[in-house]
This record gives sequence, C-alpha cells and structure tokens, in this order.
Amino acid sequence: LAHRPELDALETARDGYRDTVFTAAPLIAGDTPPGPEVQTTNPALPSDTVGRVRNASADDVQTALAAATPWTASPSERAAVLKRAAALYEDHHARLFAILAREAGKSLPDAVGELREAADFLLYYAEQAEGLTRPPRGIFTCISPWNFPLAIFTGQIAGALAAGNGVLAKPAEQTPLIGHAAIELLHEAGVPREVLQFLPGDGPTVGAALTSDPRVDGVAFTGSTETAQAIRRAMADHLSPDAPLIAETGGINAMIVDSTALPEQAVRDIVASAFQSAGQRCSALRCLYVQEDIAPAFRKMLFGAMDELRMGDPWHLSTDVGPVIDAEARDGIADYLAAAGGRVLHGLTAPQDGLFIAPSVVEVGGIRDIEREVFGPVLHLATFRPNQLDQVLADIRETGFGLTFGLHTRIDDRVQYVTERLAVGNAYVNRNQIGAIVASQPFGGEGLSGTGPKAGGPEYVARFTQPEPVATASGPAG
Ligand code: TXE
Repeated sequence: LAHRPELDALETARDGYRDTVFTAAPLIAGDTPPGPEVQTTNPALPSDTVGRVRNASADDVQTALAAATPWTASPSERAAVLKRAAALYEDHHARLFAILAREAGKSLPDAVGELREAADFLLYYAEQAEGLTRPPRGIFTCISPWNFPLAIFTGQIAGALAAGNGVLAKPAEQTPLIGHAAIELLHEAGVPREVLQFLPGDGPTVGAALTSDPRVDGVAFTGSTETAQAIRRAMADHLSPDAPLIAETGGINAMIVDSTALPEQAVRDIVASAFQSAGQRCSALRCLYVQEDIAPAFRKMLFGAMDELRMGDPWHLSTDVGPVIDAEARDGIADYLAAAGGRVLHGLTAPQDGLFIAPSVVEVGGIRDIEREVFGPVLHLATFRPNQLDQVLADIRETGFGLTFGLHTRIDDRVQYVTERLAVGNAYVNRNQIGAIVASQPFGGEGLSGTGPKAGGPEYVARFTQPEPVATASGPAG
C-alpha cells in the first residue's frame, strides 16, 4: 500500500456508504410495468443487504430493442461526452468504491485500480473516436462479467459508443448495482437514453435475447469460453453473417521459474498473481512450474509468504484476500479442493462467515492435469528439469488457451526462446502477471482465450465500425 495517506482519505469518504441500500433496475427508453424486486447481499458479510434489484422482463428487452438507435452526434461531441463521464466517475469515487466492496468483494486498492482503468478506457476511446472515419455498425450488445464489473463493463460500452453505436448493456447477474451506477453517470454525462440502455438479468434469458435478435449488429462479450461459444452459435443462427463477436474469455495461465530467478521477487509476484482479488482475474496465475533443484526451498518460501496473507472483509484495509463472488463459486472451488485431497500441499484457514476460500496450492504433474479454469485462489504447482523445458512449453501451448504467461529467469537467451514458442496475449518477464494498462499494455487473449483485438489498444474501437470497403472487380484495373 504505497499511498497510505491517500487510501486513508478514500476510506473515510467511502465509509459514508457503509449502510446505503443501492438499487438497480432496467434503464430503457420506454415504459414497461415494473417487475419483482430481489435483495442482494455482501459476499463477505451475509447480514449486509447491499441492494434491491429489478431485472429486465421480456417486455423490457423488446421495448429496448425497438427503441435502440445509433449515436448520431459527431465524433468530437461523442468524445467530449465520454471525457465528461470519466470526470463524473472520479467525482463519484466514494460511492463506486463502496458498491465495488459490498457487491463484488473488492478491496479498496483493487477498487482504486478498477476505477482508474474504467476512466482510462473512457478517455482513451474518446481520443480514438476523434480519429475515426468509418461509420458505426449500428446496435451493439455488451455483456460483461462480475470480476471487473466497472472496468470491463465500461470499457466495452465506451468502445461501442466511441464508434457511434447504440448500446444494450447487460451486466453480470452478480453485479447489477455497480452497472446501474455507471450507466446513470454515462447518461448524466450526455449519452442519450435511447443510445445507451441497461438491462440487468440472467444470461440464458436476457443475455440470450440480446444476442439472438436480428436488430443487433454486433456483440462484445467477456466471460467464460463456453458462454462465448454459445453466443457465437446464437449469432450464427439469428444475426447477419457480418456481425462481429468481440470476445475475451478465460485461460489457464502458466509461469515458469528457473533456478536463476530471484526467489524473493518471484514469490512476491506469484502471491500477487495467484491470490490477489481471490484469484478471480482472467489474467491470474494458475499453474506454476518451478525448476526441480530449487523446488523444496522455493516451496517453503512460497508457503511462508502465503501464511502472511490475511483473509476477511475487503472493507478493511488490512485484508489481503476477500471472498469469492457467490455461493456457487465457493461450493464449486471447495468441491474441487476436496477432490484434490492429498494433493493440496498448502492451504490457510478461511473465516467461518461469508463466502471465503483459503488460498491453496495443489500439486500437479503439469498443466495437462488441470481440467478446467478454477476461478479462485487456487495455484497448481509442478516441477521441471531443464531438459523438459520444451515439453513444458508444448503442454502449455496444447491447452489451447493463450491469455497470460510469466517467466522468472536471469538467462537472457531463455526469455526469447520461451516467448517465441508460446502464443499468448500478454507475457510478463520477471514481474507481476497481472492485467491490463490502458494504452501502454493492451490486454487480450489468443486461441480459446479470445478473438481480439486487445482492449485498451489502438485497434479496439475500429472493430466497432463498418469494415473497410472491399475493392470490387469493377474497380480501376492495373
Ligand atoms: O461466466 P459466464 P460466469 C470464467 C471463470 C468462471 C466461469 C463462469 O472460469 O468460473 O467463467 O463464470 C452472461 N447468452 N470467467 O458464470 O456465464 C452472464 O449473464 C448471453 C472468466 O460468471 O460466461 C454474464 O453477464 N449471455 C471471465 C456473462 O455472460 C450469457 C470472468 C459472463 O457469464 C449467456 C468471468 C448466454 N447464453 C468468468 N450465459 C474473465 N475472462 O475474466 C451467460 N451469459
């Protein structure tokens, strides 16, 4: 916590929202009868009622689809509105941090990073808008996950809006409150209501309806690989064959630590990459390969560092590891660890109340033994001998995923040798294997991990516009 005095001030401001009951409801251009409300609770503190949520009905979805319209404002007007929205996000930071903590289990430092990223997406895509020459696609559906419910949600919407599209935004089931707060700020900044509509609800009902209606011209999605594939099928059956799917999905991310690595630095990076945000990042480290001759000492250091982690309510600045998102996630990961049995080498003790999973290390022979992405604070550990390096790289390639990869070594030639042999979106050498930095470190995956283009990179907004006209045979010869 480098900027402790600033965090103290932010914490004090956020405290004003400790007991607020927030609301989420459809924000659409049209009137429909209000549906039933449900209450949502804090994953760290089941007695804390965070909000009241009204999901979109089938009528709401149809009304929104009928009202949806592209954004006809000029590129510079759109840019000005998006920049204004970034400023409004900053003005409302205390409330947004409170919702992120109580609805999504985000620590204050995580929430600060997330707000920064969301505002950066707005500012960066606003700049891109000003250079665009091609018209928008039309109407985009944006479907986002719960793990970055402000940054990813805002980034997709800002990309689509910057290009001049109308947007139908569906937040994850688990995080409608932060989505609602963000859309209200975008409306306040000047995005017209019929251009940006908000439809909270379930994936299989609201999400499916918004990705299988021919009035939709493209879909931006972040979430699981299976859902991306379901959306692709729905689009193929109902949408124009030209409608793009811009998808970012998961991965089983690996790191290699060889015997020349600086162990303290490697351990620090591993703990952050595997356990920060309770491992609920698509970039998170899942499978660590440690060179066999240093493995016993390295393990001891790693487990020692894990013992220092404090689990609990992310509202408190002293907490390192908060809860997982919901009971289904908690039960799924707990079952996985129970099945791993004796292969669990190290685990901490989780608090009783709330949806906690203790950071754990599971021994594996290699990445091939990991059947699925376990989206929580679970690190798999394997060892390798130098003559097995090519096999390790082949196994990593064979997973078909390609989101992030980490390497700790002091052998310069090895960096090139290893990174040349992997197709990953983001490779991290001798540092923390964590996410995106808008503009300077665009983020996105290869293969099963996504379609590209990378979010926060120069090609992203252009994907939301009409494609370059194709030269026809009747064009000038020569
Ligand atoms: O994802 P889903 P879930 C991975 C991670 C996690 C797993 C499941 O492994 O354990 O996915 O998480 C909407 N048509 N990641 O269930 O289901 C859904 O409502 C249209 C990695 O949360 O993919 C939500 O808004 N939409 C990831 C969004 O899709 C549908 C972050 C994501 O939900 C739909 C999250 C349908 N048929 C999960 N079904 C990352 N890359 O960071 C669901 N949705």
